[in-house]
Amino acid sequence: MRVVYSEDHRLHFPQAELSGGQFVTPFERPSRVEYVLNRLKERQLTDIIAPDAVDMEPVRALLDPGYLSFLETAWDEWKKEGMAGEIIAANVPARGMHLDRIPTNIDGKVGYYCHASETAITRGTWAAALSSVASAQTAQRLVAAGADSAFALCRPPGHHATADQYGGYCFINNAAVAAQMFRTSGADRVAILDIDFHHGNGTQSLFYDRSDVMFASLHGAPQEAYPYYLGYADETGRGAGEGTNLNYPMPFGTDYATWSAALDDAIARIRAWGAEALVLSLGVDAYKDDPISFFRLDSDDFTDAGRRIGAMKLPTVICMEGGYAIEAVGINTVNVLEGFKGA
Ligand code: SP5
Ligand code: ZN
Repeated sequence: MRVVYSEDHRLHFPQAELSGGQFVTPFERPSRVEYVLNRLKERQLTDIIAPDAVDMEPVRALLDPGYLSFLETAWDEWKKEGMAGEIIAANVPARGMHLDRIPTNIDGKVGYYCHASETAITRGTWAAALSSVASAQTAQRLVAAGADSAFALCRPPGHHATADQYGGYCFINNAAVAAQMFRTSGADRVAILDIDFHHGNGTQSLFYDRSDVMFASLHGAPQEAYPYYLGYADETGRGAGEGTNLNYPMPFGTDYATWSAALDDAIARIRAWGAEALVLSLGVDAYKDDPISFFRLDSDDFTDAGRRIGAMKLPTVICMEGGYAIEAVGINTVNVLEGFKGA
């Protein structure tokens, strides 16, 4: 399986994440990628290429133009305003306030376009986010051209990013862009399967009204887990999209028996629906020792999960999402890929 990866991910390395009322070194850090690369090499998966230049057309087709221009110019505006630190949202338009009037002040804009203040923007965030979506795009082109599958080692991740908000360490929804490109390249029905521990709120919201892209997510129940305000089982889609959104929220301590039963159900639903292509949002934070999550998957379980997903035999783009148990992120990620290939 080809791996697409850009070194430009390193341009995004915030110093701080607001966690438990303190600033800590962000859980989503550049070394995550190094662990995956090292493990790929250890397992002789060395077909690693850099992405082509980003194609903004499919990105613009999906996302809000004001949001994209905000991301592009935020750092310069923040510095021009005399702000000393990294960009962190300090205010949001709350209940009863205007959602339809965008401030001109950068501090106001940041809150408007942010949904989670743990995520900082730095000087290189925009360039890194573009390189990440470029990897997903190159992987999609490889699969559209006939490869069975390709792995986009995306960083920063994407599945929490909506059409007009960043958060959850995500800025541009890489998996959603890949799915959209599958539609353009000839697949009538595209499924996105999201096995990151956290609900893929961004991906869900981007396709909630659409009947051509199915979204299925296995995640920590929103009552207990970020992103807290979306991801319930009764969110099934809207209008033409009714029936093409599948949420599998699961409680604290969920083990592989329960998790894999949900996975099998999602796979069966995707198959029955007639998906012609698959995008896998691959987070490995369902791992038992993940520092910010609460499922109990072991490393071998990721191999088995990969096997079950590979058995669908769909043209598949795999996009890296989360996973923060640093040393295990490489093992667990590559286990999914090896299970997938061996299926
Ligand atoms: C892509 C992805 O996996 N994003 C996850 C975003 C999680 N944001 C909330 C982080 C909360 C961290 N709280 C730490 C508590 C440690 N005990
Ligand atoms: Zn996650």
